[in-house]
Parts: sequence; structure tokens; C-alpha cells
Amino acid sequence: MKRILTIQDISCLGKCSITIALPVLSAMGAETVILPTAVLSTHTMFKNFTVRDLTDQLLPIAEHWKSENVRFDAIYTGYLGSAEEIEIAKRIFEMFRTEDTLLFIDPVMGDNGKLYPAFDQAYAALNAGLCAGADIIVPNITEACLMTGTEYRETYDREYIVSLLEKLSALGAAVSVLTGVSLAPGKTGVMGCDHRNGTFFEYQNGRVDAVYHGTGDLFSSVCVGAVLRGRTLEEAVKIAADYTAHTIRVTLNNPAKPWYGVDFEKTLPDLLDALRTAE
Ligand code: PXL
Repeated sequence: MKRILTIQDISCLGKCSITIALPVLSAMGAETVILPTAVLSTHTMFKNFTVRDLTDQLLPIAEHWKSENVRFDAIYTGYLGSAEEIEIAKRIFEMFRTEDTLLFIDPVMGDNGKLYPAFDQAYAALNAGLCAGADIIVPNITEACLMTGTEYRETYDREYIVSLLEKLSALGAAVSVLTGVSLAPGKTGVMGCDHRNGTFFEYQNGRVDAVYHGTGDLFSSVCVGAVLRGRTLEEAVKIAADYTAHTIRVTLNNPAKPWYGVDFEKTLPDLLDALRTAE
């Protein structure tokens, strides 16, 4: 069984970060080891959330694993709470990365042109540094702009996305996948670039007019899970984009839907079906 380490926060209520990554990756058949960076009562879109920072626990936990000779097939980072945690994540990469370890980074820090409340521009610069050694990075347009010093645009054309991907290339990751990219009216999806050979790829599906928290984490978890199951990145991206869109549609049809996240619990069986039929 493949073993993946995911480093991100636990938002106890809110369906994001570890409360998505752990169930989704486990359901996809990967042993999922978690390293929680903080425990929050909810994600940060709620008012008055509580936070217990766990920065001082990260290295002791990792060192214990090291002493037990634990190995990881993949390391996947998401929301990291602070500059210091980015530095510690880099140390942990050095401790556990081998030639065969897939390093998958979702540089979670903002959306819709804005940083999340906990972060500033200096944090964005550090996140750019974190992305440098990755195999795959999956920023949204906001995060890509913040890491490359590019002006964020609500409306854009293909040229803007291509130039953003070219700028991401300078960060040093092998492959960048830009998420939340709409290349035609009524469509949304991703556009990626394999910087090792300059090839671009894209996948678009029907746009669902709803914004839900945690859908980026859902996309990333499914994408890295599918790669671990042996899919090519292009196949994984398609599976993840289709599944995320499907889950948003199912959530919208639920009259009792919570405002803070999507009903991925209902759609996990569909994800497994999709993975099986294509295998
Ligand atoms: O889904 C990204 C995310 C993860 N964790 C926390 C967040 C957010 C986005 O706001 O607040 C705590």
C-alpha cells in the first residue's frame, strides 16, 4: 500500500484540509499519515474561530517517525499556518524525501485575488520558495499571482494563463497545475505545464455557479491520490476536476446543505467507481 504524509491544519468543523485529505486519500486506498500544523475550531471563514498552534510538535513528531524508519511514497502539503511552519515543512522534506517520493504542494493562501486572513505578502514569498523543489504544484490563479508578483485579473484570456504558467516555471517545480481556470464562457478547469519539456495541458468541464470552501483541498487530495494509484498527472487532473464538479452539483441539490463545505461524503462511492472503471 502506498503511504502518503499530508501536512496541513485540522479545522475540526468545516470540511477542509485534513478533514478532507484523510478520508479521501484513505478511501482511495492510500495509508494516510497526518501531520497537523494547528487545531482550529473551524476554518477561517467562520467568525471567532479558536486556534491552537502545533508548530513546536512538528519536528519532534517527524523525528520520531525517522527513528522508526518510516518512509513515504508521497508528501502532500496544504494550508500551513505560518512562515515558521513553511521552514519546518522544508526540513521535513529533507528528512523524508528520496528519489521516489512524490512531492505535491498546494500553496494554500488565498482566493479571489485576496490572501486568507492569516497571511501577508512575505508569507506568499516563502510559499514560492517551498514550491521550488516540488514535483507538482497546484496553485489557484490568486496564489500563482501572489507567488510570481503578477496582477490578479477577474477576467483574462488564454495568453494571461500561459504567461502565468511560464512565470511559475521560474519557481523551480517540475510541473505546475493552475486551478480554477476558465478558458471559455460557462467552463472551468485547469491548465498545467510540464516545465521539464515546456508542454502545456488543459482540462475544462461545465462551470457550476457556486463557490464552496474546501473544494481546492478536495481537488488536490483526489489528484495526488490518483497519481499514487498510478494514473498519469493528466488523467489524475481530469478525475479530480470531474469529481469536484460532481460533488458541488450534488451538494447544491441538497436542501439541507451546510454553507461551509461540500457533501463529499455522499460522492466518495462515485469517485471509487470512476477510478475502478478507468483501471
Ligand atoms: O481550504 C483551505 C483552508 C484550510 N485550512 C484553513 C482555512 C482554509 C481556507 O480558508 O482557513 C484553516
